[in-house]
Amino acid sequence: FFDSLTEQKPDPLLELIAKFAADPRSGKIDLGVGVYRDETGRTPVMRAVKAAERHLWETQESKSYIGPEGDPAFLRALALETFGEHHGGRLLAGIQTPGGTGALRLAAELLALDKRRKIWIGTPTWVNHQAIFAAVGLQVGTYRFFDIGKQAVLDDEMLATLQNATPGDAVLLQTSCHNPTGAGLSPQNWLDIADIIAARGLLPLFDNAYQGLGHGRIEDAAGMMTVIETVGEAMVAVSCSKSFSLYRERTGAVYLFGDQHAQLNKGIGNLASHARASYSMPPAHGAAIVAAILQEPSRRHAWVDELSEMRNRIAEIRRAVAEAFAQFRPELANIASQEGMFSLLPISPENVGQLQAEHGIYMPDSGRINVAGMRVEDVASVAQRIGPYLA
Ligand code: PLP
Ligand code: TYF
Repeated sequence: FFDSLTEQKPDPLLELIAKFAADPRSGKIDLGVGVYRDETGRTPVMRAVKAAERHLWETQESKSYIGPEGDPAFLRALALETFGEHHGGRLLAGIQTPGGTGALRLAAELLALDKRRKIWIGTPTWVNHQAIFAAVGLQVGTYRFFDIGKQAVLDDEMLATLQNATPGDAVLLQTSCHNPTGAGLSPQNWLDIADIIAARGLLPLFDNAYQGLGHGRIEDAAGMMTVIETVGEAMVAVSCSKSFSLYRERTGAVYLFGDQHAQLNKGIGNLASHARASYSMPPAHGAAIVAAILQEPSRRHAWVDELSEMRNRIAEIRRAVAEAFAQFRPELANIASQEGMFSLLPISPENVGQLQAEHGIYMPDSGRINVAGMRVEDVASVAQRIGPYLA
């Protein structure tokens, strides 16, 4: 049987981790996988996470089962932190998931209960989006989101696509720090999106994986909250991987927004039923850490501080990257006004390969760079090496 299976390609981003590790050159630089790095190149456990783990070690008395919905204290605390006290004036309900990916998959399973439904995604997007929606048998519609040469969002194409979508269709929206382009939407874009979604009866699914790494916890959620305030129903997949540096702990949640408790309970019941039939219940440790941070003022304060440090470092490198790359292509000055860890360089896959072979600079074939992969003082020299390869 195994021999009859089709060979599958590994995730290009995760594959790059192993390739980079195997490169013996000392000057190698990893601009590949999207994990935050500090100025020494490490991805440390956050101070508040360490404190929370110490607290859990001392106080946790059982590791018995919790149930498919996960930890209610985590869900309440994360909802408050993510959506604020008034959560757009809507009712909400949540379920804990194995990371943001688990959240997206669970949300996709719910959408796919109606096989005629289509989900619209802007391209380019995170490599895994298409795979997740295809895996549950949803129809996927795409529209062009970003012009790499101009380093600009194609907002007209986006709005025209939504305007022509069929009522009931879902729309995937990245909340902030767009992967892979870094490009943000303007407040007017968000208002237009909210109006079209409401008028056409579309269902927004937010992928919220980087809140706090762009302009701030509240700022990064502003567009999403505009939509939630305006539309009838919404779904949000939250990842704690980046904002709490909990990557491998697989911590996240799906939240449903609506106007009636009974409907939300039905939604959560269906999500829980999918969870039961696939992984039973989510891993507990990461969620217990997040709850222990958000519920205790001094730990929460330490977390807010460290998240700000991370955000400020990213913004500083971003400004240096924009300045250095604008010398090669003036449009790349826009990198300074983009947000989060990623930007997308105009470069061919062949030249990405050449850069890797000749200079030990690693990025996926798409030309996406993780700006946090550089130290500020190295940006100019990295740009000098990449510049000649740009398209
Ligand atoms: N969504 C986007 C846009 C991402 O970049 C990632 C990256 O990891 C995820 C979701 C999934 O994150 P998680 O590691 O929590 O599954
Ligand atoms: O885009 C990235 O680099 C991050 C990390 O299957 C990631 O989102 C990449 C691929 C993947 C899971 C996480």
